[in-house]
Amino acid sequence: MAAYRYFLLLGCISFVFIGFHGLLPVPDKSPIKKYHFDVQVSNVSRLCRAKAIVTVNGRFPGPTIYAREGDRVIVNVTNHSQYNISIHWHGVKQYRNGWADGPAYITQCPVQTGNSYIYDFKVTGQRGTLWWHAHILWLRATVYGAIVIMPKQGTLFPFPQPDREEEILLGEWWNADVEEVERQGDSLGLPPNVSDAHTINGKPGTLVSTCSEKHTFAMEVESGKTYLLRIINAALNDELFFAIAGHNMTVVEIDAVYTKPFTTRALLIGPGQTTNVLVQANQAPSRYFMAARPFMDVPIAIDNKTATAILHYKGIPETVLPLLPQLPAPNDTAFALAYNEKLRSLNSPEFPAKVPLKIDRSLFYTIGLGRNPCPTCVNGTRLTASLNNISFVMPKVGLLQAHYHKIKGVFGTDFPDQPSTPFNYTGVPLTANLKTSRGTSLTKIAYNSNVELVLQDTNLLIVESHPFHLHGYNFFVVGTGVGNFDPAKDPAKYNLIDPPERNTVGIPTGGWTTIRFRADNPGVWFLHCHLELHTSWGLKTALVVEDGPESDQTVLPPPKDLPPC
Ligand SMILES: *[C@@H]1O[C@H](CO)[C@@H](O)[C@H](O)[C@H]1NC(C)=O
Ligand SMILES: *[C@@H]1O[C@H](CO)[C@@H](O)[C@H](O)[C@H]1NC(C)=O
Ligand SMILES: *[C@@H]1O[C@H](CO)[C@@H](O)[C@H](O)[C@H]1NC(C)=O
Ligand SMILES: *[C@@H]1O[C@H](CO)[C@@H](O)[C@H](O)[C@H]1NC(C)=O
Ligand SMILES: *[C@@H]1O[C@H](CO)[C@@H](O)[C@H](O)[C@H]1NC(C)=O
Ligand SMILES: *[C@@H]1O[C@H](CO)[C@@H](O)[C@H](O)[C@H]1NC(C)=O
Ligand SMILES: *[C@@H]1O[C@H](CO)[C@@H](O)[C@H](O)[C@H]1NC(C)=O
Ligand SMILES: *[C@@H]1O[C@H](CO)[C@@H](O)[C@H](O)[C@H]1NC(C)=O
Ligand SMILES: *[C@@H]1O[C@H](CO)[C@@H](O)[C@H](O)[C@H]1NC(C)=O
Ligand SMILES: *[C@@H]1O[C@H](CO)[C@@H](O)[C@H](O)[C@H]1NC(C)=O
Ligand SMILES: CC(=O)N[C@H]1CO[C@H](CO)[C@@H](O)[C@@H]1O
Repeated sequence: MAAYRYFLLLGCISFVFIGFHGLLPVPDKSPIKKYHFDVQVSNVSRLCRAKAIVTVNGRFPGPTIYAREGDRVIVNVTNHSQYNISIHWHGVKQYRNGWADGPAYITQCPVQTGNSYIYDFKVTGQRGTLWWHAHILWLRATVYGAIVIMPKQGTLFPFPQPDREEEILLGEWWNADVEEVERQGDSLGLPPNVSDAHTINGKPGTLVSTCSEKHTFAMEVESGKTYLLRIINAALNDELFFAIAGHNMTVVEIDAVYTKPFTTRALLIGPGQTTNVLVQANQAPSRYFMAARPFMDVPIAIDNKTATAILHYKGIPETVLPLLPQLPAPNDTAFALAYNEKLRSLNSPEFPAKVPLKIDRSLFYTIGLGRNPCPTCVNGTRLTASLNNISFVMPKVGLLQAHYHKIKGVFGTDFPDQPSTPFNYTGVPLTANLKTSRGTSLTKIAYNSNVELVLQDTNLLIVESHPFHLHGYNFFVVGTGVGNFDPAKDPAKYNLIDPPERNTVGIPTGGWTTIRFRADNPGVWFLHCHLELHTSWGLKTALVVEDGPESDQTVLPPPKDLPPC
């Protein structure tokens, strides 16, 4: 019992919803799953105040997309809000079909007020938990939801079948209008205000909400049963630790790829990542807190607000005070590194890890912060972020359209494969000459080439950890380390047998990570830090993967209703 402490704040432990999403609440027989997303402004009440936020169908979090592996998904997104909108289906590979990927001005122009766009895509060769979110401005703070891809009809999970399952979406909440918060930071050239709370399924829980309203998510469990939790980090700017008091979790899948199961008391999940765990209701029937709190091993901003939800054994009265789990400390780098080290692809005959072994193209990208002149900003400078010292400048038209229609002058394919001026990347902090260059620079990749990309954090201004997301692909995380990547020694330590396969990976603070993938999906694919703060500051680029020689290896023609700019 020493590991847990009792939670003693009285008077606010109650909840709105106990229940399960069950399986596939849409017609399951049809290989086409249709949804309608009405993007609209809705009033919701959190942290004791009502607020108008942008939602899908008036729900926060938004509706879950359920499909089976191999299905076609058709989502009619209609924009009733005053904002331009676009939706990204995070982790869906969108083979040849970047038109349905969603990042605004990368693969499409946004859906403008009063207009609709049909996202039409197949979920091929993928099963597990993914998610969708707005991919423009900071709207994904409230516009997000789960994607649950069930295995094909008649196919079991490659782990003990759970009795029930539940989606757990971790998020961030601002009391102020989040677009106003971003605008203020942007005009000052400084980081915008940090969020007021973290949330679990849209609710902050009792640690940050002392009002008597119903602001805690609860999940009812029965003794002896096994539950599959589909955990999604939808937060804008925080990697999070997550744990359940008294209960271990068995990790079985990350980013919709099965893993070798392992048991842990807490997990680390970066923004953009998903993690499926099995939890057994094998403890004394009671009420137990689930909790999430940031992992932040550089004290840039104090943000230790803990979101809570309740694992509620059936029949236990709501007056029973839940126990809090012991989360790793916000600066527990050792836990983070050890946790990531445990992640391994299942690599079974049915689900092999096809790690590229012979590399055709080696890329080395440094991650840096910087300061550029800005006469109207505080002290005349604006914080920026860059890859290989280039802060990405957003284009005015979609890059995929420009690529497909061969429109000149929208982007260059001159992004350098290596930094032009190597330096001691993770040495002493560099605080002089923090200027970055700016441009809409992309890299051209030959179809079907095996690509290796080393992402190296730097100490330009400060070191920090960065969750990187590549659209259109999963990749293998073959190596990672603290300090400078050493091309002479580090590759010998790569795991080329069963490395984790995912779509978003954390680059350790002051360290590096190597990913590998085969460039078999033609199109223009966004590569960016999934901390929205850093994306806004320019920590992004895109890969132009060329068409292959065969007619079924080319980018599909654009849909007729593709939004115009
Ligand atoms: C939200 O609530 C405010 C104040 O109660 C009200 O004026 C407004 O019409 C509501 N908006 C919507 C979209 O329901
Ligand atoms: C999408 O939804 C809008 C708004 O309801 C509707 O006007 C439009 O016809 C729908 N598009 C299709 C192809 O069904
Ligand atoms: C950000 O925080 C400051 C200090 O608390 C406050 O004055 C300001 O109004 C906040 N900005 C927004 C957009 O809410
Ligand atoms: C959780 O796992 C640890 C390590 O495997 C073990 O020592 C502990 O007893 C387990 N706790 C529970 C509640 O199962
Ligand atoms: C969070 O940080 C504040 C400010 O440093 C500190 O007072 C508080 O004790 C911290 N809370 C937790 C739960 O660590
Ligand atoms: C983590 O933070 C705690 C409290 O601020 C401090 O005592 C401890 O030394 C820090 N640990 C590391 C590894 O920095
Ligand atoms: C602006 O400059 C002043 C004086 O050098 C300094 O104290 C302050 O921290 C600076 N503010 C920022 C946001 O860099
Ligand atoms: C890089 O910087 C670190 C820390 O300042 C130092 O220990 C190391 O020797 C430097 N490496 C090189 C190659 O200069
Ligand atoms: C980045 O580019 C700027 C502008 O060209 C230059 O002044 C600066 O030295 C470069 N920084 C690095 C780390 O290469
Ligand atoms: C919305 O998108 C269109 C097309 O790209 C653009 O012209 C317009 O300026 C955008 N509106 C806002 C408010 O950003
Ligand atoms: C067709 C449609 O959805 N129109 C709406 C677009 O958004 C504006 C602003 O919220 C509404 O006033 C329209 O009704």
